[in-house]
Amino acid sequence: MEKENKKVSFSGIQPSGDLTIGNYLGAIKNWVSMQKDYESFYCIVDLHAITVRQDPKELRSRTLKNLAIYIASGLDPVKNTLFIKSHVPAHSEAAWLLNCFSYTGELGRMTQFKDKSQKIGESVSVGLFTYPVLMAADILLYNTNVVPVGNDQKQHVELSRDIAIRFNNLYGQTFVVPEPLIAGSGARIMDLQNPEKKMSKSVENPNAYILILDSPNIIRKKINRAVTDDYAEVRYTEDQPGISNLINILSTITNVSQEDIVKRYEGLGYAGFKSDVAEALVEELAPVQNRIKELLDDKSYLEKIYSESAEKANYIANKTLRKMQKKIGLVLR
Ligand code: ATP
Ligand code: LTN
Repeated sequence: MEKENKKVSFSGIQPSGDLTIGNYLGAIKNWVSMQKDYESFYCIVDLHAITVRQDPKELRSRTLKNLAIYIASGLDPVKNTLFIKSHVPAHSEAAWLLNCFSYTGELGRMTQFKDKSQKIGESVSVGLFTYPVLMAADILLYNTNVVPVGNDQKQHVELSRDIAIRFNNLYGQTFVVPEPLIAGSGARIMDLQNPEKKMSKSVENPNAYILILDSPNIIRKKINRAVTDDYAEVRYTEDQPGISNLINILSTITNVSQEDIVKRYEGLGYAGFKSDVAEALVEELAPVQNRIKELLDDKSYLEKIYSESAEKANYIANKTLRKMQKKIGLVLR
């Protein structure tokens, strides 16, 4: 009974590369803190990942690895529905329907599309263009109230709102209009080599990101090599983006405010600060890494989780899909 009154939370991560501390601090940790208060659906969005070319073997193994990461990070697979998107065909079908209510103009304005298509050039897929419509389908199928994502996804959630409102205006109340829920300082972890850009799992240079599964020594090396500046003072200012990023990482892990961190390192230079950031990360990630390895050794457990979750997700998604089909005027059988 109590469960039914809870608001619904929905989010997802693409298995397009190994997950970084950007995904962990900006998304997953936030989901974990919400699990008591929301009815939650967290998806591995394999159908979004194939908007750019993926190696089939790697895609398959990363999809399972991501499920293990969700669970190892503290998401209870009983309280939360943790599923693989391609196991719920209603997403693809709802996306087609919503494509017919989305405008090329608004999709062309999406920053992520502009950035990625610029990198890819001529052979950019149609899927990459309509990516935000598939995301709107994901969200709207579950009567989602909140979408916990990093700052970079805010524009996509806003588009989902616009599509929902447009459909509701045409056909009467059908969709819940979702709100983005952006995490605090973890909302935007920046690239360690180019702190003007967000940390991303699909960039070439491995020194730019830290993976959830990086070993302690690799973490230490990457933090040590992180780009800083010549001020030699730990300050949280716009002209020190590298140091500010490391402050944000430390703040998100330790729950100590940026101001208090700045005070703590006053007059101390960068070496000790960097080493504390690295040790905080190592300590935070060690238990998660151990649990991931255990889970990956127990494939039948992972299989059980994704199968049961898919059943629940299919039930809810199909209900909304039928509602959409009926309102549009398709003949239901
Ligand atoms: P890709 O590089 O393949 O485009 P990504 O690393 O940006 O992917 P996504 O799968 O697009 O990751 O994002 C999953 C979730 O992680 C989203 O909620 C996104 O906002 C969040 N996220 C990704 N990178 C960061 C980051 N650097 N800082 C904070 N949150 C992030
Ligand atoms: N585009 C998102 C991943 C994603 C998502 C969603 C997030 C796909 N579907 C639904 C929230 C809700 C990204 O983070 N790159």
